Formats: sequence, C-alpha cells, structure tokens
Amino acid sequence: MTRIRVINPNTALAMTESIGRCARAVASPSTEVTAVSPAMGPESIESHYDEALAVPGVLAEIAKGERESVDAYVIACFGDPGLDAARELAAGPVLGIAEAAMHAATMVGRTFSVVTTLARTTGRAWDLAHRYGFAAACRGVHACEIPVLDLEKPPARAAVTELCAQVAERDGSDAIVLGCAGMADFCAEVSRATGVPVIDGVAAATRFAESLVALGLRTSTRGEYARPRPKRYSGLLRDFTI
Ligand code: 2AL
Repeated sequence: MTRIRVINPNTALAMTESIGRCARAVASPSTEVTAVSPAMGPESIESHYDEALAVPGVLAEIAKGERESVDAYVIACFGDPGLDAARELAAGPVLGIAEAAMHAATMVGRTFSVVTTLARTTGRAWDLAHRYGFAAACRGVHACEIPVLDLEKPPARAAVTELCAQVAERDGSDAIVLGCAGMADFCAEVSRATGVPVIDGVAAATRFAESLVALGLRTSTRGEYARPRPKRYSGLLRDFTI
C-alpha cells in the first residue's frame, strides 16, 4: 500500500474534497490518497502574500505526514508553495502540481499554454516555467480573471473551458495546462472542447508521486535538500523548531 498525501495549501475545504476526488480517480487501487488542508493559512492563494502565509501550514502538514509514515506528497497549488522547504522535511518525494503538469505537458507535446485564475498569478507561473526549464515550451500564461473560490460557481467551468479553447487555437499549443487546483475537475470537459491534451497537475502529480515511490526513489538528503540545521524559531513560529 502506497500512502500519498495531497496537501491543498489553502483552507477551502470544499476544494480539498474535490482535489482528493481527482487524485483518487487516477491513483492505483493499491494507493491510499488522503487530501488535507492546513489548520492555518489563507482560504485561497492568489498573491505572493497569500503564498508566503500558506507555507507554514503546508510545512506543518508535511511534519505531520512524516510522523504518520506517508510515502509521498503532492502540494496542490499552482504556485508550488513551500516545495523546496517541504523536501527538506520529507523523506519521500514531494511534487508540486505546476512542476508535474509542466513535465507531463512536455512529454505529450512540444509546447503548452497555461490557463490560470487572476492575471496577478501569471508572473509566478512564468517563474516556475523558467525554474523547471520549460519557458521555451510555454507559449503563454493566460488568466480567466476568476478568483480561486469562484471556480466552484457554475459559470466558471464554461468560462475556463471557452478560454482554454481560444488559447489552444491562438497560441497553437500542443497541450493545455490547468493553472489552479480548483480547476482539477474541469479536465475532461476542457479536453473535449480543445481537442488537445489537457493536464491537471493534481492528477499528474499523484501518478508521478506513485511512480517515484514504486521506483524506490526518495528525496536526496545530500545537498540542498538535507534536513535544516537545528535552531530556535521564536514567536508564532516556535512550534517549527526542529
Ligand atoms: C491556486 C491554486 O492552485 N490554489 C489556490 O488557492 N490558488 N492557483 C492560482 N493560480 O490561483
């Protein structure tokens, strides 16, 4: 039994449930997927401020997962918040959904476009495309201007689907990457509308995480991802002392 923990870094529990369903829909029968939200943090992540304040809650969930012998983690927010720090704490693999989606997109096409929530998050998506080495493959990052928490309202699905179809045509991209975990269950509909492969990072990261566990791969402890040096953390962060 492989145990994968999918962490929704925001505190919107309906979104956590939907993310959990999407991860379970693709996971192997022998994989147990648990979807959780941190006990503290923003209800949605759509600014650098939100992202920074989401990270302590994500790290607390990783520490809890380590005590519970979780095999691998998915950080289910498209900014990949806290990904490097999480790798310093976790023995098993930790995957971000932007990271997984961009890798998957470039395995099934040469180019991709990202459709995300607010325009203010597009810079972060570009940063990650550069960081992961996919900037040349990324033909565009487009915002639907629907805030994360409005994605579950009925008009959002049709609006995102329509934008994906336009973007696939305009950018001439081989694949579409959904730029928010709140869009995870839009995948099938967007695939039908665009006619190109559509990648939901939650599903991609869940399957990649399973594969890495099956390959016996764990996070390297040699260099930058070695356990942080022990020191005191004060004030509100005192419980993070290692
Ligand atoms: C996200 C996401 O995936 N979860 C969240 O709260 N914000 N991403 C985004 N581009 O808005």
